[in-house]
Amino acid sequence: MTQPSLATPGRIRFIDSHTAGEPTRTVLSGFPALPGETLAEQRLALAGAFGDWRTLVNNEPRGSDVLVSALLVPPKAPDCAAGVIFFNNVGVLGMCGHGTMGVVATLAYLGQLQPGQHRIDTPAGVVTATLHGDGRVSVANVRSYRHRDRITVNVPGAGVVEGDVAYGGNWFFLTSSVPASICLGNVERLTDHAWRIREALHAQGITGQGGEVIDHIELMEMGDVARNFVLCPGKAYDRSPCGTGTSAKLACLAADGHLAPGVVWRQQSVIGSEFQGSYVPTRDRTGILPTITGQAFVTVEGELIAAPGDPFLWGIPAAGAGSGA
Ligand code: PYC
Repeated sequence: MTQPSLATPGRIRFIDSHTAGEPTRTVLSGFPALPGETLAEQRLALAGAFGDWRTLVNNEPRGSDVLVSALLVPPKAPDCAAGVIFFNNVGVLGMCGHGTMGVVATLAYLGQLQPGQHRIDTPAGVVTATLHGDGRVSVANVRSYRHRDRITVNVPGAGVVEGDVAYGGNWFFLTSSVPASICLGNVERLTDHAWRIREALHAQGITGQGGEVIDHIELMEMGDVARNFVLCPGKAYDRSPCGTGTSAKLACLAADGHLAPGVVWRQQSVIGSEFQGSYVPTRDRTGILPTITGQAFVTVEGELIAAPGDPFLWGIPAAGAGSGA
Protein backbone atom coordinates (compact mmCIF):
# COMPACT_ATOMS: atom_id res chain seq x y z
CA MET A 1 0.00 0.00 0.00
CA THR A 2 1.22 3.52 -0.74
CA GLN A 3 2.20 5.76 2.14
CA PRO A 4 0.19 8.96 1.95
CA SER A 5 1.71 12.03 3.49
CA LEU A 6 0.11 15.07 1.87
CA ALA A 7 -2.58 15.72 4.46
CA THR A 8 -4.67 13.98 7.05
CA PRO A 9 -8.15 13.08 5.87
CA GLY A 10 -11.14 13.64 8.10
CA ARG A 11 -14.68 13.71 6.81
CA ILE A 12 -15.32 14.04 3.09
CA ARG A 13 -18.79 15.24 2.15
CA PHE A 14 -20.29 13.72 -0.97
CA ILE A 15 -23.50 13.14 -2.90
CA ASP A 16 -23.98 10.08 -5.09
CA SER A 17 -26.21 10.02 -8.14
CA HIS A 18 -26.76 7.77 -11.10
CA THR A 19 -27.15 8.75 -14.72
CA ALA A 20 -28.87 6.12 -16.85
CA GLY A 21 -27.67 3.60 -14.26
CA GLU A 22 -24.03 4.73 -14.08
CA PRO A 23 -23.01 6.15 -10.68
CA THR A 24 -21.27 9.46 -10.00
CA ARG A 25 -19.91 10.52 -6.60
CA THR A 26 -19.70 14.30 -6.40
CA VAL A 27 -17.14 15.39 -3.79
CA LEU A 28 -18.30 18.59 -2.11
CA SER A 29 -15.73 19.22 0.65
CA GLY A 30 -13.00 17.66 2.77
CA PHE A 31 -10.59 17.10 -0.16
CA PRO A 32 -7.24 18.94 -0.20
CA ALA A 33 -6.75 21.84 -2.64
CA LEU A 34 -4.88 20.55 -5.69
CA PRO A 35 -1.91 22.55 -6.98
CA GLY A 36 -2.03 23.84 -10.59
CA GLU A 37 -2.81 26.89 -12.70
CA THR A 38 -5.28 25.00 -14.89
CA LEU A 39 -7.68 22.13 -14.32
CA ALA A 40 -5.48 20.03 -16.61
CA GLU A 41 -2.55 20.62 -14.21
CA GLN A 42 -4.73 19.85 -11.20
CA ARG A 43 -5.85 16.65 -12.93
CA LEU A 44 -2.18 15.63 -13.21
CA ALA A 45 -1.71 16.34 -9.48
CA LEU A 46 -4.67 14.07 -8.72
CA ALA A 47 -3.21 11.38 -10.97
CA GLY A 48 0.17 11.68 -9.21
CA ALA A 49 0.94 12.98 -5.75
CA PHE A 50 -2.71 13.06 -4.63
CA GLY A 51 -3.53 9.60 -5.98
CA ASP A 52 -4.18 8.23 -2.49
CA TRP A 53 -7.06 10.66 -2.12
CA ARG A 54 -8.48 9.38 -5.40
CA THR A 55 -8.48 5.78 -4.12
CA LEU A 56 -9.79 6.79 -0.69
CA VAL A 57 -12.89 8.37 -2.25
CA ASN A 58 -13.50 6.13 -5.26
CA ASN A 59 -12.30 2.64 -4.40
CA GLU A 60 -13.47 -0.05 -2.03
CA PRO A 61 -14.19 -0.13 0.87
CA ARG A 62 -15.83 3.34 0.62
CA GLY A 63 -16.50 3.26 -3.13
CA SER A 64 -16.41 0.66 -5.88
CA ASP A 65 -14.80 -0.10 -9.23
CA VAL A 66 -17.97 0.99 -11.02
CA LEU A 67 -17.99 4.47 -9.54
CA VAL A 68 -16.82 7.64 -11.30
CA SER A 69 -16.09 10.49 -8.89
CA ALA A 70 -16.36 14.19 -9.62
CA LEU A 71 -14.24 16.52 -7.52
CA LEU A 72 -15.69 20.03 -7.42
CA VAL A 73 -12.95 22.67 -7.70
CA PRO A 74 -13.02 26.43 -8.24
CA PRO A 75 -13.35 26.97 -12.01
CA LYS A 76 -10.42 28.63 -13.83
CA ALA A 77 -12.32 29.61 -16.99
CA PRO A 78 -14.57 32.69 -16.79
CA ASP A 79 -18.32 32.57 -16.11
CA CYS A 80 -18.38 28.93 -15.03
CA ALA A 81 -20.84 27.65 -12.42
CA ALA A 82 -18.35 24.98 -11.30
CA GLY A 83 -15.07 23.29 -12.05
CA VAL A 84 -14.88 19.50 -11.95
CA ILE A 85 -12.19 16.85 -12.24
CA PHE A 86 -13.42 13.32 -12.87
CA PHE A 87 -11.64 10.21 -11.63
CA ASN A 88 -12.25 6.48 -11.40
CA ASN A 89 -10.80 3.33 -9.82
CA VAL A 90 -7.52 3.52 -11.75
CA GLY A 91 -6.92 7.16 -12.64
CA VAL A 92 -8.29 10.44 -13.90
CA LEU A 93 -10.54 11.26 -16.87
CA GLY A 94 -10.53 14.20 -19.28
CA MET A 95 -14.30 14.64 -19.39
CA CYS A 96 -17.26 12.56 -18.41
CA GLY A 97 -20.72 12.97 -19.93
CA HIS A 98 -22.77 10.96 -17.46
CA GLY A 99 -20.70 12.51 -14.66
CA THR A 100 -21.47 16.05 -15.83
CA MET A 101 -25.19 15.21 -15.75
CA GLY A 102 -24.68 13.79 -12.24
CA VAL A 103 -22.90 16.96 -11.06
CA VAL A 104 -25.66 19.17 -12.49
CA ALA A 105 -28.39 17.06 -10.83
CA THR A 106 -26.43 17.22 -7.56
CA LEU A 107 -26.00 21.01 -7.67
CA ALA A 108 -29.70 21.37 -8.52
CA TYR A 109 -30.59 19.11 -5.56
CA LEU A 110 -28.49 21.41 -3.34
CA GLY A 111 -30.35 24.43 -4.73
CA GLN A 112 -27.14 25.77 -6.30
CA LEU A 113 -28.30 25.49 -9.95
CA GLN A 114 -31.62 26.40 -11.52
CA PRO A 115 -32.95 25.27 -14.90
CA GLY A 116 -31.06 27.01 -17.68
CA GLN A 117 -27.58 26.99 -19.23
CA HIS A 118 -24.44 26.61 -17.09
CA ARG A 119 -20.80 26.56 -18.12
CA ILE A 120 -18.76 23.85 -16.40
CA ASP A 121 -14.96 23.88 -16.45
CA THR A 122 -13.25 20.49 -16.96
CA PRO A 123 -9.65 19.44 -17.71
CA ALA A 124 -10.71 18.80 -21.34
CA GLY A 125 -12.24 22.28 -21.71
CA VAL A 126 -15.42 24.14 -20.86
CA VAL A 127 -18.69 22.32 -21.52
CA THR A 128 -22.16 23.87 -21.36
CA ALA A 129 -24.84 21.97 -19.46
CA THR A 130 -28.50 22.86 -19.90
CA LEU A 131 -30.71 21.79 -17.01
CA HIS A 132 -34.23 21.36 -18.38
CA GLY A 133 -37.37 21.94 -16.32
CA ASP A 134 -38.12 18.19 -16.27
CA GLY A 135 -34.70 17.31 -14.82
CA ARG A 136 -33.01 16.17 -18.04
CA VAL A 137 -29.57 17.60 -18.73
CA SER A 138 -28.07 18.35 -22.15
CA VAL A 139 -24.28 18.54 -22.24
CA ALA A 140 -22.70 20.50 -25.11
CA ASN A 141 -19.42 18.62 -25.09
CA VAL A 142 -15.90 19.49 -26.18
CA ARG A 143 -14.84 19.18 -29.83
CA SER A 144 -14.99 15.54 -30.85
CA TYR A 145 -13.37 13.97 -33.90
CA ARG A 146 -12.35 10.75 -35.59
CA HIS A 147 -8.60 10.30 -35.56
CA ARG A 148 -8.26 7.07 -37.59
CA ASP A 149 -10.83 5.07 -39.50
CA ARG A 150 -11.12 1.39 -40.24
CA ILE A 151 -7.85 0.29 -38.75
CA THR A 152 -7.23 -3.37 -38.00
CA VAL A 153 -5.91 -4.87 -34.80
CA ASN A 154 -4.78 -8.45 -34.25
CA VAL A 155 -6.58 -9.51 -31.11
CA PRO A 156 -5.36 -12.77 -29.53
CA GLY A 157 -8.31 -15.13 -29.20
CA ALA A 158 -10.56 -12.94 -31.39
CA GLY A 159 -8.67 -12.56 -34.68
CA VAL A 160 -8.53 -9.39 -36.76
CA VAL A 161 -10.79 -6.64 -35.43
CA GLU A 162 -11.59 -3.51 -37.45
CA GLY A 163 -12.58 -0.22 -35.89
CA ASP A 164 -12.15 3.54 -35.58
CA VAL A 165 -10.17 5.65 -33.12
CA ALA A 166 -12.08 8.73 -32.01
CA TYR A 167 -12.03 11.41 -29.31
CA GLY A 168 -15.10 12.57 -27.40
CA GLY A 169 -13.41 14.01 -24.30
CA ASN A 170 -11.67 10.64 -23.74
CA TRP A 171 -10.08 8.32 -26.29
CA PHE A 172 -12.15 5.45 -27.75
CA PHE A 173 -11.69 2.50 -30.06
CA LEU A 174 -15.10 1.83 -31.63
CA THR A 175 -15.89 -1.44 -33.32
CA SER A 176 -18.90 -3.48 -34.37
CA SER A 177 -16.93 -6.66 -33.70
CA VAL A 178 -18.94 -8.26 -30.87
CA PRO A 179 -18.63 -11.82 -29.54
CA ALA A 180 -22.33 -11.91 -28.57
CA SER A 181 -25.31 -9.58 -28.61
CA ILE A 182 -25.07 -6.53 -26.36
CA CYS A 183 -27.20 -7.36 -23.33
CA LEU A 184 -26.68 -7.83 -19.59
CA GLY A 185 -26.52 -11.63 -19.86
CA ASN A 186 -23.38 -11.33 -22.01
CA VAL A 187 -21.44 -8.84 -19.87
CA GLU A 188 -18.62 -11.26 -19.03
CA ARG A 189 -17.99 -12.15 -22.69
CA LEU A 190 -18.23 -8.53 -23.77
CA THR A 191 -15.81 -7.47 -21.03
CA ASP A 192 -13.32 -10.17 -21.97
CA HIS A 193 -13.50 -9.24 -25.68
CA ALA A 194 -13.17 -5.49 -25.06
CA TRP A 195 -10.27 -6.00 -22.67
CA ARG A 196 -8.42 -8.14 -25.22
CA ILE A 197 -8.89 -5.37 -27.80
CA ARG A 198 -7.58 -2.78 -25.35
CA GLU A 199 -4.46 -4.88 -24.62
CA ALA A 200 -3.89 -5.55 -28.33
CA LEU A 201 -4.09 -1.82 -29.15
CA HIS A 202 -1.51 -1.17 -26.47
CA ALA A 203 0.77 -4.02 -27.59
CA GLN A 204 0.58 -2.86 -31.23
CA GLY A 205 1.32 0.76 -30.35
CA ILE A 206 -2.03 2.10 -31.60
CA THR A 207 -2.87 5.36 -29.85
CA GLY A 208 -4.96 8.48 -30.07
CA GLN A 209 -3.52 11.75 -31.35
CA GLY A 210 -0.14 12.68 -29.85
CA GLY A 211 0.37 9.18 -28.44
CA GLU A 212 -2.63 9.42 -26.08
CA VAL A 213 -3.63 6.07 -24.58
CA ILE A 214 -6.89 4.63 -25.94
CA ASP A 215 -8.40 3.60 -22.64
CA HIS A 216 -12.09 3.18 -23.52
CA ILE A 217 -13.35 0.42 -25.82
CA GLU A 218 -16.80 0.84 -27.35
CA LEU A 219 -18.52 -2.18 -28.87
CA MET A 220 -21.43 -1.17 -31.11
CA GLU A 221 -24.55 -2.96 -32.27
CA MET A 222 -26.62 -1.10 -34.84
CA GLY A 223 -30.39 -1.52 -35.12
CA ASP A 224 -33.50 0.65 -34.92
CA VAL A 225 -31.79 2.08 -31.86
CA ALA A 226 -28.03 1.62 -31.50
CA ARG A 227 -26.67 -0.20 -28.47
CA ASN A 228 -23.19 0.03 -27.05
CA PHE A 229 -21.03 -1.65 -24.47
CA VAL A 230 -18.31 0.65 -23.18
CA LEU A 231 -15.43 -0.79 -21.18
CA CYS A 232 -13.84 1.86 -18.98
CA PRO A 233 -10.11 2.12 -18.15
CA GLY A 234 -10.44 0.22 -14.85
CA LYS A 235 -12.28 -2.73 -16.46
CA ALA A 236 -15.73 -1.70 -15.23
CA TYR A 237 -18.39 -1.37 -17.91
CA ASP A 238 -20.43 1.78 -18.27
CA ARG A 239 -24.03 1.23 -17.24
CA SER A 240 -24.96 4.37 -19.19
CA PRO A 241 -24.48 4.80 -22.96
CA CYS A 242 -21.37 6.89 -22.07
CA GLY A 243 -21.54 10.59 -22.91
CA THR A 244 -18.00 10.86 -24.23
CA GLY A 245 -18.41 7.52 -26.03
CA THR A 246 -21.62 8.71 -27.68
CA SER A 247 -19.76 11.89 -28.70
CA ALA A 248 -17.00 9.78 -30.26
CA LYS A 249 -19.64 7.71 -32.09
CA LEU A 250 -21.30 10.87 -33.42
CA ALA A 251 -17.90 12.04 -34.69
CA CYS A 252 -17.51 8.78 -36.64
CA LEU A 253 -21.07 8.93 -38.02
CA ALA A 254 -20.49 12.54 -39.10
CA ALA A 255 -17.15 11.68 -40.73
CA ASP A 256 -18.80 8.83 -42.68
CA GLY A 257 -21.71 11.06 -43.74
CA HIS A 258 -24.13 8.70 -41.97
CA LEU A 259 -25.75 11.32 -39.71
CA ALA A 260 -26.60 14.87 -40.70
CA PRO A 261 -26.07 17.82 -38.34
CA GLY A 262 -29.00 18.35 -35.96
CA VAL A 263 -30.53 14.89 -36.44
CA VAL A 264 -31.13 13.09 -33.14
CA TRP A 265 -29.20 9.87 -32.57
CA ARG A 266 -30.56 7.48 -29.93
CA GLN A 267 -27.87 5.57 -28.10
CA GLN A 268 -28.75 2.77 -25.68
CA SER A 269 -26.45 1.13 -23.16
CA VAL A 270 -25.97 -2.53 -22.34
CA ILE A 271 -28.63 -2.19 -19.60
CA GLY A 272 -31.08 -0.55 -22.03
CA SER A 273 -30.82 3.02 -20.70
CA GLU A 274 -30.67 5.79 -23.30
CA PHE A 275 -28.99 9.08 -24.23
CA GLN A 276 -29.94 11.24 -27.19
CA GLY A 277 -27.21 12.99 -29.14
CA SER A 278 -26.84 15.38 -32.04
CA TYR A 279 -24.06 17.58 -33.37
CA VAL A 280 -23.07 20.63 -35.32
CA PRO A 281 -19.83 20.61 -37.33
CA THR A 282 -16.98 22.77 -36.07
CA ARG A 283 -16.42 25.92 -38.14
CA ASP A 284 -13.18 24.51 -39.57
CA ARG A 285 -14.91 21.15 -40.27
CA THR A 286 -12.19 19.22 -38.43
CA GLY A 287 -14.69 17.69 -36.06
CA ILE A 288 -18.04 18.15 -34.41
CA LEU A 289 -19.57 19.78 -31.34
CA PRO A 290 -21.86 17.12 -29.88
CA THR A 291 -24.73 17.62 -27.44
CA ILE A 292 -25.78 14.65 -25.33
CA THR A 293 -28.99 14.52 -23.31
CA GLY A 294 -29.83 12.24 -20.38
CA GLN A 295 -31.06 12.34 -16.81
CA ALA A 296 -29.42 11.81 -13.43
CA PHE A 297 -30.99 11.08 -10.04
CA VAL A 298 -29.50 11.71 -6.62
CA THR A 299 -29.24 8.49 -4.60
CA VAL A 300 -27.13 9.08 -1.46
CA GLU A 301 -25.92 12.02 0.60
CA GLY A 302 -23.26 11.51 3.22
CA GLU A 303 -19.76 11.81 4.61
CA LEU A 304 -16.90 9.42 4.07
CA ILE A 305 -15.15 8.78 7.36
CA ALA A 306 -11.40 8.21 7.28
CA ALA A 307 -10.70 6.83 10.74
CA PRO A 308 -7.07 6.83 11.95
CA GLY A 309 -5.75 3.28 12.19
CA ASP A 310 -8.00 1.94 9.41
CA PRO A 311 -5.64 -0.28 7.38
CA PHE A 312 -7.73 0.45 4.26
CA LEU A 313 -8.11 4.16 4.84
CA TRP A 314 -6.57 4.88 1.43
CA GLY A 315 -8.69 2.35 -0.43
CA ILE A 316 -7.94 -0.96 -2.10
CA PRO A 317 -6.19 -0.80 -5.49
CA ALA A 318 -8.39 -1.97 -8.38
CA ALA A 319 -7.63 -5.62 -9.20
CA GLY A 320 -6.19 -6.52 -12.59
CA ALA A 321 -6.85 -3.18 -14.26
CA GLY A 322 -4.43 -1.04 -16.24
CA SER A 323 -3.80 2.68 -16.00
CA GLY A 324 -6.70 5.06 -16.23
CA ALA A 325 -4.55 8.11 -16.76
O1 PYC B 1 -20.32 9.28 -19.71
O2 PYC B 1 -18.50 10.07 -20.64
C1 PYC B 1 -19.09 9.28 -19.91
C2 PYC B 1 -18.29 8.27 -19.18
C3 PYC B 1 -16.95 8.07 -19.25
C4 PYC B 1 -16.64 7.00 -18.40
C5 PYC B 1 -17.82 6.58 -17.83
N1 PYC B 1 -18.81 7.36 -18.32
